[in-house]
Amino acid sequence: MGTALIYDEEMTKYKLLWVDPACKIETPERLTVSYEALVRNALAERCISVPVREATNSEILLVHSEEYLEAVKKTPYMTLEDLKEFTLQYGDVYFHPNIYHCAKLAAGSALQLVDCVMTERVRNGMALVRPPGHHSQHSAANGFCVFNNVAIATRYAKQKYGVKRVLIVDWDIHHGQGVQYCFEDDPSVLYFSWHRYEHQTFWPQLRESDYDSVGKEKGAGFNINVPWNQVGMESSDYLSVFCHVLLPVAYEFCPDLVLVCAGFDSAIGDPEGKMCATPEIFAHLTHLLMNLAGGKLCVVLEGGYNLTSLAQSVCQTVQTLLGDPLPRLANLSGPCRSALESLQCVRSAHRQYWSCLKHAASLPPADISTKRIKLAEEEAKTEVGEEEKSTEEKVWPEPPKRFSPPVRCASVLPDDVTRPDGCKRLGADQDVNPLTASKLKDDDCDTLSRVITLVEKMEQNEICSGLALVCDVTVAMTQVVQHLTPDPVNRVLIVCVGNGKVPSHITRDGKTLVVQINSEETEDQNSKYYIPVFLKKGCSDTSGFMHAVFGLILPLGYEYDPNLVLLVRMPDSGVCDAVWQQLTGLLQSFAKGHTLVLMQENEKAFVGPTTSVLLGDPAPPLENRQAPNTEDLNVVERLRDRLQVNWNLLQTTSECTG
Ligand code: Q9C
Ligand code: ZN
Repeated sequence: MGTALIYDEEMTKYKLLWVDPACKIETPERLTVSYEALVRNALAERCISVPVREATNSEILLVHSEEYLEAVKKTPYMTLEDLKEFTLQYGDVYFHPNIYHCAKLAAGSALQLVDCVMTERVRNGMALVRPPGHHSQHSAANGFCVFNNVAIATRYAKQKYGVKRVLIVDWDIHHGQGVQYCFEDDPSVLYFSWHRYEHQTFWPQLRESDYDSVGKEKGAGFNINVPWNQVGMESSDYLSVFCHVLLPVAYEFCPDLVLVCAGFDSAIGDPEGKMCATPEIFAHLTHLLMNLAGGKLCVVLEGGYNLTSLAQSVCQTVQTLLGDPLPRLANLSGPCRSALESLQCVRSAHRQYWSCLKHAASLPPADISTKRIKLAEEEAKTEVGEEEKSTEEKVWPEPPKRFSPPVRCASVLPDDVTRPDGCKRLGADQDVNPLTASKLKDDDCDTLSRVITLVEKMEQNEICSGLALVCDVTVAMTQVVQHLTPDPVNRVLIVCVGNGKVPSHITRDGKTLVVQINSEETEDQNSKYYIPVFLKKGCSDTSGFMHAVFGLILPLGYEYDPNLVLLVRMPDSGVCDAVWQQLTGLLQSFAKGHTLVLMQENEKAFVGPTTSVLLGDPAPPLENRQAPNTEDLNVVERLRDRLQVNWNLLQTTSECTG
């Protein structure tokens, strides 16, 4: 199951024919540089190339009015003067004799992508298209967009494949108001958008782009707007919104298909967005969506106007769709105050609709609205002076090449367990470092020395991830930690699933960060580096467990930035397959995918499901859509409150209101 790439040079064959400062950034080169970067980085050749097609009239009419379609149909025959005049009735868009053809191809590309993904000819894919789509409306072109490619693809998927729930993630830096209008009252489509807003002073300057537009009637709660009220947002601001809003809600929604309005004007260097997230963030945003909907993910290009940043971001996205290990995001700061304020507002606006947000802090509405005016003034002031140098000459290092170790997944298994396909066995015959072997005195010595070999090969980047069945996971975890911690560069994130004591000597220093999800209070006090999460129903409550994954484990992992993840399945943890697989998949965000999974010898049944995820298969969707246990939600919230002084990415409220 591969990754589709849809691109056709024809979509570069229109451009702005007159002077218009608002539109000059939308150029044919946007597409050529993106595609050429994919070719240059040998990514295009790894994708399944899928031809474009024109969307038909009836497909375009799924979203647009007949009058509008008929009007656009006439543009290929217009004179330059006619085109200029036609353009004038819309905002920030231009027409060209060939744009109607390209707009049909752009929408058709999104439909081709949906077709390949829904028929399982590919797992996921990206469509590189022009014109973009998310601003275009029922009867209007807008913001460089003619037809709403993603909105059309959404209706098409529902109609042709009976898809029940579609998630649209709009990470473009502009609000896709066209998509919002299309699905506002529709609970079968969850639309999420973050966008530069600056208290309604940034284009398209709409009141309805604010966090309190949550959807209408039956669709209330299914429209999520995250307004950015300052420029300069960084990767940690984006991640904190993913961890604390989008992912918990998206998993509760449980989509059958995920579409991305993938604008890269939210990346560093973009003249429109003026944000500071590096291109590597798109690898992570993409990865974090890849275990929803059984991996059915269709990424469709929207904006992106800095050609360097755009091409790098497109490469990061496609390389992630292809399943390569993720880049590490080093030195993440916490979210800034303005981002936290937006986060708090969004969570509060949606707490009545989503049980995962039930315990979010509520806002004192009067208080925040008066403060917002003050903040707007304050923020306007701070921006002056930085304005000029902030974008065009912004420099950032080129993302390092992402390396795939020759072995994706290796295992240390007892002889009677059959090795899953594609997983290399690290047998007794494998060259075990004699020094390591001599250090171990245990019946399990042979197995443990093979585990240490596996870790060494991960350190040397010969192996990406591994799985070991051992007779005692606690002993094995201790050995691995003792092997790694003498080297000061090592940091190990240990995620323990289930009850059992974690030896105190590996939980007290910063060389390891231990998060343990269990249902038994132990006498251990939590500390910065030992975080026990007591869930009433332990690991058997899917929603409570996933709440801890998004609200604690992911943000902690991003801030800690380990170079190895140890995922330990304690005996009798009670965690179900799908939840375990989701966790395993999501943890591959860290340490360039270097995850070692430790399980007890008698848990052979979980070898298959675990290796399939380590090898890059999507985790199955969590169909159990029950509300989480209230007490468990509370536990996670309280823990987060307590730990946010140590871990900035756990914050969900701004200092003054929290
Ligand atoms: N300073 C997309 O990104 N405003 N559309 C331009 C120029 C319009 C953006 C103002 C921006 C439209 C798909
Ligand atoms: Zn945009």
